[in-house]
Amino acid sequence: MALTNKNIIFVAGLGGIGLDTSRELVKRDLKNLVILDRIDNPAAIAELKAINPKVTVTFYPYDVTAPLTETTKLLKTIFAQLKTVDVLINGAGILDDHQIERTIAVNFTGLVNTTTAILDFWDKRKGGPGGVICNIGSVTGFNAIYQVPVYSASKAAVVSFTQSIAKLANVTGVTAFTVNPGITKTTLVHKFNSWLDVETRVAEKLLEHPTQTTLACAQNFVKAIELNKNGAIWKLDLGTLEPIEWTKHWDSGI
Ligand code: NAE
Repeated sequence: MALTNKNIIFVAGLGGIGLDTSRELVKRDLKNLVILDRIDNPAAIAELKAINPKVTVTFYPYDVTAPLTETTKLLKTIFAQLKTVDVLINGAGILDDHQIERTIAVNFTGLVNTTTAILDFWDKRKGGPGGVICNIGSVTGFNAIYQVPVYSASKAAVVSFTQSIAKLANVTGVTAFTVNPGITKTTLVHKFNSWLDVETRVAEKLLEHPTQTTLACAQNFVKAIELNKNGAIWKLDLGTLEPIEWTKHWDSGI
């Protein structure tokens, strides 16, 4: 999918991976980039606007743990302004296995709710035009960092949920795929709590191994969006972009 003239909503478009990905996106001559994030960063928004004046960049504060009705209200405002939305990126995430409920609320429930809310506008059964959902999972959704089992499981849930949404594309008209970064140098992995403090040096140990920059991750992130493959599970590790083959162990048969 050529991104020229497209309208994109980016949840968490101002984070470490998010901001570099936003920078890459605006280079593609989008029509609109609507950034939803928990905390505004006017300097970052101004910088994105300056990169390419052809692209309209707007910001709305959004906490993904908001009730579904509030999300729907916000999307109504955005759809009224843009008329159409081509891509929704869900990227909100926290890494702190001391905060069990919040990890699941931000990393998983928030993503499910935002997806559910946009279906109201996109679902072809309601006369909608369909759309594309790009969810940020993680390599820890494939194989856990077992010292952070709650975070890892929340990311496995993102991968699983997105696979179902992709398979429902013939019903809803909405396609979906995940981008799953490996360890990427952001504040998220700088220092974090393991579950029940099973490993106190988890961040330090992790960062002894090779990592990637947010720029390398962002460039492959945008490539994955351009490839726009329904059901794809992209691994974005160490500066590479690779499709993952999911092993089938069972089939519902329906
Ligand atoms: P970051 O902390 O810089 O960005 C997190 C983003 O989520 C910020 O924009 C923040 O405002 C937003 N956010 C947090 N809570 C929110 C809420 N309640 N409502 C709305 N937005 C909220 O970290 P990052 O590394 O840029 O992470 C971005 C995404 O990439 C996250 O989903 C993260 O899980 C995922 N990710 C990061 C890495 C990594 O190594 N940095 C990896 C994979 C996936 C590898 C690991 O899983 C450790």
